Amino acid sequence: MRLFVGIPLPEDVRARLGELKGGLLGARWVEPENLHLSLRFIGEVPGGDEADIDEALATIEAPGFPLALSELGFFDRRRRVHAVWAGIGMSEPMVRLRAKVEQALVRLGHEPEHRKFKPHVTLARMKNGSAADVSRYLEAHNGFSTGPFDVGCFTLYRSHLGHGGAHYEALADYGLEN
Ligand code: 2AM
Repeated sequence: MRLFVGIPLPEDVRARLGELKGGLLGARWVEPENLHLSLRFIGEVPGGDEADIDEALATIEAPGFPLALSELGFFDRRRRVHAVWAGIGMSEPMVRLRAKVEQALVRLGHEPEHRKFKPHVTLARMKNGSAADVSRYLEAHNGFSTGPFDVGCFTLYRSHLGHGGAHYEALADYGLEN
């Protein structure tokens, strides 16, 4: 099964992000219920491994923290855009939580994540998106931000890949301390 660890977003935040849909040719918009902030991609694991991962994640102790979304941006490769996202301001407690998740997974024998952490909420995926089109889209939404919201838990998700796109199932939530 395909797993990842993320932070769920409150419904009002997902609704605000839902308002950003549209106006970008070739974009496949993420369904509102799938909008999340990814902390650590785990990938395919054999069935049964999720129990050990759950046990390890449940031992993590970390404080809750506020987050706000601001600034839209994109990921590209050779000037072709493959994702449009809402960014998240750097947050020390979020970075420390991510480090604890990383440590827990590496202890279980998972490969360390070497890629730089760029916290984001993917809004749309594109195949070969035009950088000019995306720039116009971003300009139209210049200044986008959400007020801060409280992050009170993180979640182990299972990703079900289907023809109509992925569906994310929350397997377990882990509370953060107040
Ligand atoms: P994305 O939103 O930037 O695409 C479920 O697919 C979650 O895991 C998404 O948040 C996705 O990030 C992330 N993800 C998928 N494949 C990944 C990979 N190979 N490396 C890192 N993160 C990945």
